Amino acid sequence: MEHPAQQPDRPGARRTGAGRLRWWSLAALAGVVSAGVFLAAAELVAFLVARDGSPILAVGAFVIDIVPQWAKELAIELFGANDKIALLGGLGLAVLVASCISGILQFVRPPLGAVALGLAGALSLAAIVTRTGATAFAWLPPLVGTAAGIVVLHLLIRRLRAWHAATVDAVVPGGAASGGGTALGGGATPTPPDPGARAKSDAAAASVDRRGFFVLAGIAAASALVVGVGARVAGAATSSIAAVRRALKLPAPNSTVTVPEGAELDIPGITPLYTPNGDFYRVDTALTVPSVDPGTWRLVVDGMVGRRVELSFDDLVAMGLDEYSITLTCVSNEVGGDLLGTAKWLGVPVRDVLAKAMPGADADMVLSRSVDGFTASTPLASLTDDGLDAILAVGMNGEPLPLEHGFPVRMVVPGLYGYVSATKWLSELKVTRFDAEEAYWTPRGYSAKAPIKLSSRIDTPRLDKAVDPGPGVIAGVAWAQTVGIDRVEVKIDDADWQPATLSNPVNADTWVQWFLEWEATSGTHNVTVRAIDRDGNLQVEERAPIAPDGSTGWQRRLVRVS
Ligand SMILES: Nc1nc2c(c(=O)[nH]1)N[C@H]1C(S)=C(S)[C@@H](COP(=O)(O)O)O[C@H]1N2
Ligand SMILES: [Mo]
Repeated sequence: MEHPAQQPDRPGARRTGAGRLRWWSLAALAGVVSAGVFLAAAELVAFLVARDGSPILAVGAFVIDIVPQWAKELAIELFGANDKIALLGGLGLAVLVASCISGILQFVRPPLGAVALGLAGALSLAAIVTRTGATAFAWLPPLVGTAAGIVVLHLLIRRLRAWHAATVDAVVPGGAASGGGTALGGGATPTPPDPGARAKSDAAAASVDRRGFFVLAGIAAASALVVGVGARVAGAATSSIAAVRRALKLPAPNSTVTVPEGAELDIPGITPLYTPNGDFYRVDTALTVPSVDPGTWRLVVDGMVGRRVELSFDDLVAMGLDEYSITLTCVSNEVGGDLLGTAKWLGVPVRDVLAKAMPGADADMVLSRSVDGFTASTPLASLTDDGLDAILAVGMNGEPLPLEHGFPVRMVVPGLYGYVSATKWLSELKVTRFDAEEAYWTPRGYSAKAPIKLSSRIDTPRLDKAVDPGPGVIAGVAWAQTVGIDRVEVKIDDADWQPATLSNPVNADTWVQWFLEWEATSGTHNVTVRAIDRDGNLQVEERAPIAPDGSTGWQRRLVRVS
């Protein structure tokens, strides 16, 4: 097949620049319509099967990620707060130009335009599948989109070329007779013997091909607009951070928690070793759960640092994830209370993130800040000491953090109450000093520093449920994060303290379960529990309220035996 640009000029043919411009404009239009079909089909499939497979969003995010810092600063300087809109506008312009070129290419030298479109599709597919957390079918939208775009481009340009061929032949009566038909029409039009009749039939063919081109272009453009805009609008309306979280797939961790044999006791009524996410206690100052998109999330490490550091979610996750078993405890937990829970947290050591910023030697505190303004003051040493597993957590019990537990990133620090360490919806780590900054709860009656106090709790029997006389089990949990529980002792009425049997500890940061078998005799009994940690400290007997730095006291429970 020849193409128009190469076709030798024939006498009388309208081979003017203006004529060519007209055909090329139409070809460019076909390219733009095909690109529109590509994007619309991809958006539709993305809406239906894989939200993260949208080429528009993925390529936009990719460009935002690769734009160098100086260009970002220049964009902010030029466009102010509209820098993202300017960037997307620039991207749209690039797509427009590229699709015009692909249309012209397909017209002048098929199938180069289709190849160009396929290449663009492959690039968008690469941008999509290499994103952190790409879902299983994320490749489908760009694939279907590319196929649809190529089909439409092929059909449109075929009609345009037929129309062009017929037009050229029609204005050159008999001109192509020697050529035996025309390459542009795909050789479909047989050459009639009579030049006059031939001109007439070419003119008719031109008008049919012309109509075919515009009808197809119109239908394709209209449906691309309706489908594409519809899918985007529907996607935006039904997408929420919850959907983003559902679609997020965290990479496999380098290590997972090994739960040793005997770590979980099989006793009815005892607290499970790991608290299911749905049962995990929730304490925060947030009226509505903050919506933080991991795609735009940034962590800033600043303050008394050698170098200000900014990390994206991908940056953080790329540092490598490990799983940690840690029991979180609230300062508001009363003796015997349930404001604590244990999870397998997936995260990155805070120490590694801080090291990137090189904290100053005079610093002694890190003020962690949430997107909603909450702050916590954590001793720098609690975050950087080698033996301590303070982490920036992104996963909880095998899934991304639940929204109400700090999605996408929170701190978890073993051994410190949540209000001085466990900042959810984390946005900033400010390296500073205790004499320079105050955290959220400090002026509200709570200590600036608050290590978790050694404690123990009775889970079963419960006060509200009488037990049968005879052999029974008293059981519960005990915790001394970072130190570990050595012994748990139980006292029934005025008898001597008896040692309870402990579950096999997962680690020092995780609570242990304990139990004691007893002969329940009818009547009511006082059951008291206390724990001793691995440093030999005895749980404090004296009662203290939760303010300013956590409750103390031995739990004593009345047990009724029927
Ligand atoms: N942003 C934010 N993070 C926060 C809080 C808060 O109010 N806002 N409360 C803290 C307190 S007091 C505790 S005990 C833990 C509770 O974490 P959880 O709700 O995931 O159990 O979160 C900590 N992180
Ligand atoms: Mo708390």
